[in-house]
Amino acid sequence: MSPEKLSPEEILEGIKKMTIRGAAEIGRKASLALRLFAEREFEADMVKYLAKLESFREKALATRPTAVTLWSGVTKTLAGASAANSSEELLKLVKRNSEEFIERSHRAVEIIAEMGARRIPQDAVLLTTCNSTAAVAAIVKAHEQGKVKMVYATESRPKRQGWITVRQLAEKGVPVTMIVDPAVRYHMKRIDMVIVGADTIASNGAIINKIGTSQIALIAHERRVPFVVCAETYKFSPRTFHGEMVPIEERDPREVIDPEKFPGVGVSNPVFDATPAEYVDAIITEVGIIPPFAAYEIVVHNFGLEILRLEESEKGMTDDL
Ligand code: RUB
Repeated sequence: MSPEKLSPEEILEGIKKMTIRGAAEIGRKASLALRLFAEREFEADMVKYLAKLESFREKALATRPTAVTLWSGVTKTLAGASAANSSEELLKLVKRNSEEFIERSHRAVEIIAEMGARRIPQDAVLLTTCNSTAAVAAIVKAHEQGKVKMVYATESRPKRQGWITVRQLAEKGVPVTMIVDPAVRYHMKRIDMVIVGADTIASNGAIINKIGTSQIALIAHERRVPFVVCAETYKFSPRTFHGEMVPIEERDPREVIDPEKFPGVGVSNPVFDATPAEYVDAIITEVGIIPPFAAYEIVVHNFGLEILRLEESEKGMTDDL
């Protein structure tokens, strides 16, 4: 069913269960869910109305903890809410903010695709992991320009999002080979560039992406293969500027094995990891190609200087971005 037809609660459930997934998409859909909730739950008492929206926002934030896009989506949707003069004005604002956020997010991916394609060399053999809309868009664009010789895509256990990537690339006619996750080092000798997405970028330039990304980066570093990240600017986390760590989501062990078949065996299933900035050659954003150490400038550009002041940002974190 298309997300527009789902209830706000069903959208949140979809994000939690990963029928809606990928950092950009969960940000957009969380924003949409908040807008639909605001329409359905409209009430004239503005204090009560705002409290309801706040509480829905909190529920949305609890669905998946790692991608800051979810936080950016719902926070930007409520931007300026406390300054509204009436519930009608508040609803209008929520609708406009949400539409703008979603539109900007789609546009950002288009720009990243253009810039990413320029960065991909002629006859490139690429490697990607998991399923990133932004990375796939850049690869497809480069393919349309006749630049891509082959894409190696990791399977990405345990959820195998690599299956989505290989299908998307094959549908567009991009030559693609799927490999199992442990085969990355074996194949790295033939790779010209690693190109991946991101869920969150921390203030120190670290890239939080699908589990295993940091190992790929390490192997690319060992062989001097450029490691490039495609990420919209709302993936840079202002929260990490204030000392918050990026929470790494730990998912159900049953995604890895059936525990009943392995009695007495513990399972750890962290689904993201952090790649240190020193292994990252460039981040392709919609405002340009930047080094990971430029994270500070991006946050200031995206949220304004106020967000970096703790007292101001504590207000801003809730409703004033
Ligand atoms: C998806 C993942 C993707 C990023 C970027 O993880 O790690 O690489 O989210 O994707 P999951 P995009 O499947 O657990 O959500 O470029 O689409 O935002």
